[in-house]
Parts: sequence; structure tokens; C-alpha cells
Amino acid sequence: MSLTQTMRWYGPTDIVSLKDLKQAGCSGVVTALHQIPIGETWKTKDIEERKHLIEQEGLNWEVVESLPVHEDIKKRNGKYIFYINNYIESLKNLSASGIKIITYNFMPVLDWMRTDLQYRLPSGALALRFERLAFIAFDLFLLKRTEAENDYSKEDIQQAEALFLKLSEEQKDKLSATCLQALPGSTENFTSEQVLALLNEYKGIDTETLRQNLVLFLEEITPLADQLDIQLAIHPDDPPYPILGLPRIMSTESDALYIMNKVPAKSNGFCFCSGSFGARPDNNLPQMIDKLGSRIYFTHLRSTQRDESGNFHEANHLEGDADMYELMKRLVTLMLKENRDIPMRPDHGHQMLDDLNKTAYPGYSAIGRLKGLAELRGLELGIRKSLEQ
Ligand code: CS2
Ligand code: MN
Repeated sequence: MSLTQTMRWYGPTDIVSLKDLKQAGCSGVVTALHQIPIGETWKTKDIEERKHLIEQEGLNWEVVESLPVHEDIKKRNGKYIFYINNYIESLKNLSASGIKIITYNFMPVLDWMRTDLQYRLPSGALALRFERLAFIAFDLFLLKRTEAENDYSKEDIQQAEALFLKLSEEQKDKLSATCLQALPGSTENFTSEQVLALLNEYKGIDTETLRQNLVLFLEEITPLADQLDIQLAIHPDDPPYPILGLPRIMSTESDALYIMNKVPAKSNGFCFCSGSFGARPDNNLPQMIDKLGSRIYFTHLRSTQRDESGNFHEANHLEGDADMYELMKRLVTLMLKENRDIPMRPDHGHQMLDDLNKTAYPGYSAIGRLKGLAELRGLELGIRKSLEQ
């Protein structure tokens, strides 16, 4: 038994092929039917077609990431009942094809947010980075969200303005395009107008309402998921605090414990993403593994490097603020104790070597992830051998 070492594949449009992933050393892949508009049912034919492609290369489709949750479900208005029924149909179809681990998130409007997709590290490799003042500058002066200034201190606003005034037009465009990045797996960016309209729809939805909407959604889907032995794995917020005035409900240990206790169904579980939770200094990652324990169904291993000003970038997998040895040790111990596998994947990698000349989905070039995977596999092997002695 070992961690099921997987990598994400964005499907046939991904420049990183299944053959590449196989050579990188993984046993399985994590993928989604990105071509299907959010909210529509995933049909058996499409699931089987994708599964076949993966199996033809000698790999397994281990995890769905993500089966996205339609905004109407998060807001619990509009056609949310229709979308929940579709979600349930998709779960049934996936389960019938033997795919049982389903990742999703409950972040309103956007998935992860960074201000720089090409932050140069001392090694020359490129990483994803979040710079707090750059983000504030985007919010205030590029997106021009009404009432944004109420969310920041006077000092922050002054410093963000000073930073903004130094940016060239080209740098401003780049910052906007980065912050308005499309959802993972899509290449179309949002426009400012679109994002402002989407944000507007969350007026009146506060943290408690969003939390309640997640609970209600889980209460609707977990009876079936339990019956089908499905493992639902919610991914944390990234970054793990409110942005753009939106509520956030999966950022901390207490957020996770609340959902775990409120919906005790076995199928209600977590994707433990050390990179997302780890961008917050008050999240004690090893302790979170212990507390969430048997409900951890999938892990993203990645480490961020934070600084005192609230900026962070994605570090090498074995460096940065996360103690990857400790995290791996607790995960291996958990698996041994519960006699089960938890699939893992390196979440993002640096753009390096030949990949510097290629355009992959941000964070998902091949070589940096291969390096992350190799390091994590080695760490796992060492820990397993030493625990066996
Ligand atoms: C992922 C997330 O690409 C990534 O960083 O960790 O986007 C993740 O796929 C989703 O939030 C899960 O629903
Ligand atoms: Mn992640």
C-alpha cells in the first residue's frame, strides 16, 4: 500500500500528455470534463470516453477534480434545484463508471487568485505568487469595485496607490489579466464587467448564509453519495481569507470541523490542500491532518513561502513554510492506521527548464510537477521504510 501518486491532467487539450504523466511516474490521473459547461450533467458516454483514453495509456482515473458547483447552488437562488439534480445525476454516472472520489470547492465566483504567474525565483524558475498590495491595487484601480476601499486600511490604500502609480500600462494590463484569469482548465479570461456583475450577485450573501448553503447542498447530495460509497472532497479557499468582498467558508481548521460535524455523513470529506490552507500562518497543518483524519479523501501537497506583509509564493515542494516531512509522516501514519490509500498529487509546480518556452495551464507545466512528484515519492518511501522498522 502506498500513497496513490497522481498528477492532474486537463484532458486532450492539455499540452502535457498522458504519456508525459506516465513517464513522470504516476499511477493515476486526476481530471475533469472541462468541456462540459458548469452545471450540466456529466453523461456516461463522456465519462467512459475519458476513462478509456486514460486507461489506454495504462493509467487510472483516480479522482475527479473538479465536479464544479454551479453559482446558483452556492447562492441558493435561480435554478439551484435543477443544478443539484444534475449534480446528483453526475455523481450517479461517475460512480457507475467506478470513479468515486470527487473534488469540488465552494469558493464564490473565482477559483484560486494570484497576482503574478511568472514570479522569478533565485534559481531562474518561475512560480505563482500573491502580492497583497498588487491585489489591492487591482481591486481599487483596475477592477474599480464599488466600496472596495472599505475593505482596506488607509495605509494599505496609500501603499497600493504608490505601487500602482509605478506600473507601466503593460504591467497594469498584465496584472488585470492575471487577476481575471479564467477558471482552471479554461483559457478564456473574465472581463472586469463580468466579474463585477458576478460579485454583485453576492450582495446580501454573508459568511453564515454561504456556510448554510453548503450545509444544505451537502444534506441533499450525501445520502446518495453514502449509498454509492462516494468520497466528496471539498477543496479549501485559495487564498484562505475573504477577497473582493466575497464570503469564504473553507479557510481554517474550524471552518472544516464545522462542516464535518454539521454533516456527519461518511461521504462528506476533504481535499487536504497544504498549499491553500498553508498560506495562512494560523493554520496548523499537521494538527489539521490529525483532526480531519478519516475524512481526508484526497491531498494536494504543496508549500507556500509567506512573508510578514501577507505576500506568498509557491516554494519548492520540500521547502517553504509547510513542514512536508511532518505532513507526509502524519498522512502515512493515518493510512497505516486506517488501512486505506489516500490519493495525492503535487499541486502546481514551477515552470522550469524546457517548460520556460512552453505555455501550459498556469502551475501545471510538466517538469516542475515531475520534480515535485519525485521528491514527494522519495519522502513517502523513506517514511514508510522507517515506520516499518
Ligand atoms: C487546484 C484548485 O489548480 C489548483 O490550484 O488546487 O483549483 C482546485 O482544483 C479546485 O479549487 C478544486 O475544486
Ligand atoms: Mn490545491
